[in-house]
Amino acid sequence: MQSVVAQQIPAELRQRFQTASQVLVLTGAGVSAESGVPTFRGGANTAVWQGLPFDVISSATALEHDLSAVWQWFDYRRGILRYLEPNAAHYTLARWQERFAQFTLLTQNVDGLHQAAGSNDVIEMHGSIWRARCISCGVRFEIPREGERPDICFACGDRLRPDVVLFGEMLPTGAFELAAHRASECELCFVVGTSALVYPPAALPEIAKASGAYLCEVNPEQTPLSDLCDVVLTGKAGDILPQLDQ
Ligand code: BV8
Repeated sequence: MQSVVAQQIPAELRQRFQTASQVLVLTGAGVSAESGVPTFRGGANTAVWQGLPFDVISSATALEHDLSAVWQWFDYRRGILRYLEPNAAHYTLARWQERFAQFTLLTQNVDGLHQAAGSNDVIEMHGSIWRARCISCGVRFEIPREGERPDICFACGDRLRPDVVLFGEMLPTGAFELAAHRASECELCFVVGTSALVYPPAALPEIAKASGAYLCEVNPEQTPLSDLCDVVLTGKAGDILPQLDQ
């Protein structure tokens, strides 16, 4: 594993970036950090909510016991997100969808900023904070950036829940299988802004590497994935990704 600071992007990575056709990017909360979105494990104000660690309030158990508390937590975060914009990292990744013959963008984030930057076909492995889902019939509703969220299902009248994958819940049907298939096919894999602690998504770079992909991590800090990577670009996504693009 070669660890370099942003300014010295290795020649091999530049060469692979110029010639690759199947590229996969996995993003986590760090790609939105420069937009002002607090990360989960960076000690910001979304690591804990009303005394509960985020992986307790964002869990299937919490939803079963107190749906309204879980809504308050997500309403709070939408209130923060409402005024935030994509950053250079999101815009760069949006350009990459035109640059490579097969480009796959997998995100663990629920903030919608990749789409806001122009990315299409984003595989949202953990759902979206901008959608609600009926707990009975599963019908989904968009939540407006301004104004109130719908509070009952317009189709069956039952209660709604955030359309987000909580701890202890399965990922959306087929999402991980599609992601794993793309990971096994890619020749160049970037892992951007994730602590690589949450499974199943954290298994995807391992699948890519085992299938022969060149693995590049972009993160100011080391993670459990760093040693598996061919190169670690130490720095912020908003600084590093545009440099690759030049
Ligand atoms: C599952 C949506 C099968 C909600 C999220 C016990 C019981 C039940 C399950 C488990 C268990 N033990 C383990 C598990 C499995 C569990 C898991 O992996 N737990 C971990 C924590 C040990 N996984 C699950 O439960 C998953 N489902 O396994 O299903 C199953 C089913 C039933 C029963 C058992 C198993 C579901 C996981 C999905 C949870 N939902 N989000 C919400 O948003 O509230 S996960 C949550 O963490 C976020 O989505 C986030 O994306 C994800 C990962 O975090 P990161 O994105 O990496 O963010 P983090 O803050 O950690 O790191 C930020 C990084 O950015 C840092 O490295 C930092 O250095 C870097 N950074 C900072 N600034 C920048 C930067 N990088 C670049 N540029 C910068 N400027």
